[in-house]
Amino acid sequence: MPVSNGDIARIFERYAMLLEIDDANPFRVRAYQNAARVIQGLPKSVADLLGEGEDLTQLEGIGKDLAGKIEEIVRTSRLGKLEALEKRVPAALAELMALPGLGAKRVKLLHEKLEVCSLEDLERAARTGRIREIPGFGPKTEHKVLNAIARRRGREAQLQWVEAEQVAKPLLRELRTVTGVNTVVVAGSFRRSRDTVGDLDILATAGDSTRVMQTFVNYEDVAEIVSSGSTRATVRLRNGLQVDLRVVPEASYGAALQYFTGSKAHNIALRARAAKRGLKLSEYGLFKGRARVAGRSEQEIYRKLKLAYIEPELREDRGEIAAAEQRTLPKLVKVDDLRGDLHCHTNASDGRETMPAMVRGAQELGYEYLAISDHTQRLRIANGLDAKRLRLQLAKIDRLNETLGRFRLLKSAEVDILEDGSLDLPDEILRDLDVVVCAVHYKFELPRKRQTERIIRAMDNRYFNILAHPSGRLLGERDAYPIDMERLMAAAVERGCFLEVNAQPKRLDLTDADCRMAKDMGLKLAISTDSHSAAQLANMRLGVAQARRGWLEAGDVLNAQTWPALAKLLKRS
Ligand code: DGT
Ligand code: CA
Ligand code: CA
Repeated sequence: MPVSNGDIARIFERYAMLLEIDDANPFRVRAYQNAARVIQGLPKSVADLLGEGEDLTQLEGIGKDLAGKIEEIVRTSRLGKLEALEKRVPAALAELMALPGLGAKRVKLLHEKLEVCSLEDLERAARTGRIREIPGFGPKTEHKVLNAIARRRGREAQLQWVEAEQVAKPLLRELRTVTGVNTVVVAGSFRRSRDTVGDLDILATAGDSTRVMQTFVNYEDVAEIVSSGSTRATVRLRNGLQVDLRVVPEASYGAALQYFTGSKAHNIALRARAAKRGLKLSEYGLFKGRARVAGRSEQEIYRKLKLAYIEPELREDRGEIAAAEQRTLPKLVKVDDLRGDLHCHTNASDGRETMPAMVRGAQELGYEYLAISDHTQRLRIANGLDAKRLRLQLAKIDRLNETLGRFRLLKSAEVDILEDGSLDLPDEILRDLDVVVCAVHYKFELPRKRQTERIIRAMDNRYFNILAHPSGRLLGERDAYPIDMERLMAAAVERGCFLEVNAQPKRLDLTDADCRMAKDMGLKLAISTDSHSAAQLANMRLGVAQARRGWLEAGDVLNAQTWPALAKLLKRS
């Protein structure tokens, strides 16, 4: 079965954790953590890369040994070394280590002193107040642990959109090879481009459904057949993801696609509209009495309901039906509208590639500009730049720009916002940057009001341009820090600065609702990849999807502007 990058990363992360509990050499631990990060960040699946005969040792931090292990995982879905280690170290301890606030040391203590071996054990120990008995632990730890467990349970079922894509692609490929099958598409939240996806809803058309059903339930990654009939089936894959398949005739394909794309709220509103017009809408078609008046295509259905076509990203019953009736739907931004990327890193800080390599990546995407925004000094673990090193980098950018023709490398930095709201570099150097990206990287736990005011104080600096990953959330890992987003956005409008939609698959920060709020407030946003390698520049499509869900048009997006227009927007008075 095509193993997804997420699967490989999870195995390596797990292995690294168990190694750490087992007191292995820290360098070894780090090598696996690093490999997990690299693989997670690739825009293409490793299984595909291997299929194309690519040499994995070309990847940063992947040597022969790791490449061999990756191949083993892709081939067998397993890692023999991990299984051997799991015989010695209780496997569930890795799960505990993934909880915020619990490192290897603490998990080991919990295991030794309280015989904690599982999430359930840990929960019981916290509830009964036994954790506070261990020196160094307190009631606060117990509280944190219980919160973290609750949060973990709540999101177990959700997969990042990219992970869902990696699962969907090979499955679609296989279903498309079945004779008699015409169309195979994914509907549901996946088609609506939600940042996370609960399950996959696949829709196929075929004259005869038997063969495609057979292929589906016999797919090698299926762990369990939940239900199976002649035109619909549900399976659970080995990674836990549920997949539904429906096979429909061509004549009702549009109606079925519309229905299974959802959202449920959108469907209900649409059905009510149909009813008001004496029509009946279902997954089989749009009917007047017993006559089907539409069903072959979605376009036809919306047209017959006297609506403009509504893009899947907008189908959340958030005003799109009224806008479709009044023909005021937004002309959503597209990847092709973007002229550059305003946030990326090089190996001067924690990126993995050189500046020229990043430039080549940007040029390949047809961009006109790219901002190099390495971390600043406070972020020591990322080898952040101080003013002196940044000066050298700026000189390097000047030299490189002379060789680049019309392409323009922008001088930038991802400047840390300090606890008191001051910026991590002096104005004398910020002044010389084309675009100043600022971000919070520590003190996430400040109370909402203080966190909000900390950032607004940073925005008071006249060189502040764009707030990166404004909420700090990491999907499946860390919630947004408490923040008054509306107040932040109002402050940005007032001051002439901007916010970012970070396109990293596990950030996608701002959320769709935040994007919509920004648009309503007249605040333009940057869509930025925050790339740490040239390959990651391709993550732009994920940020664009998020922006589309937030109703953004090209005119709402900073980096859809030409450089001269953008330069004007960035100049604060
Ligand atoms: P997910 O899977 O939780 O990420 O979200 P969805 O939207 O993919 O939800 P899912 O898989 O339960 O259902 C797929 C689509 O099927 C959903 O978007 C709309 C349609 N649908 C499901 N249940 C109902 C329902 O009770 N009424 C209507 N009108 N549509 C429904
Ligand atoms: Ca779904
Ligand atoms: Ca479903």
